[in-house]
Amino acid sequence: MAGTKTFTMIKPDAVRDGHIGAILNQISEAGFRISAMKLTQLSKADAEAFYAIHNERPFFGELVSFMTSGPIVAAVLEKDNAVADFRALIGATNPAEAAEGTIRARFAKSIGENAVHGSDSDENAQIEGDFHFAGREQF
Ligand code: FUP
Repeated sequence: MAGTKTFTMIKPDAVRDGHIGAILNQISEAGFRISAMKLTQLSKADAEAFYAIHNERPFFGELVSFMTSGPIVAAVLEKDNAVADFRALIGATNPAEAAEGTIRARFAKSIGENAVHGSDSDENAQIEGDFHFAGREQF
């Protein structure tokens, strides 16, 4: 069984702080298979497009500025029930509310700089994975 897909980014704060290895290890230990991955940096236009759903929100400018502030790791992950299981693994958006041991509880600084992204639906996982990776980069 191939499982279902989710899309993640290790965000600029966690990359800057040297947490790529620890986060990928936790993802791998939780049973996710990496089916695409790269280190990249979002342009302003990329970040505005990726987060277009939030463009009316008061934090949109800060979100775009933070997400373009340094390199990220983008990856497609595969597992049974990938979207829900990955959101459980990363914890609540606000790390102060994230369950102990979750990736955001361990590595995130604030609701704005929260270490990782995880797709919120199978449909968005597909859209977000395809936003970052060509077909020949997904395995
Ligand atoms: P999540 O699905 O947990 O990544 O959270 P959202 O889709 O609600 O938010 C996307 C990103 O917007 C968050 F990762 C960080 C940013 N954000 C803020 O900066 N402030 C907020 O109050 C909510 C979200």
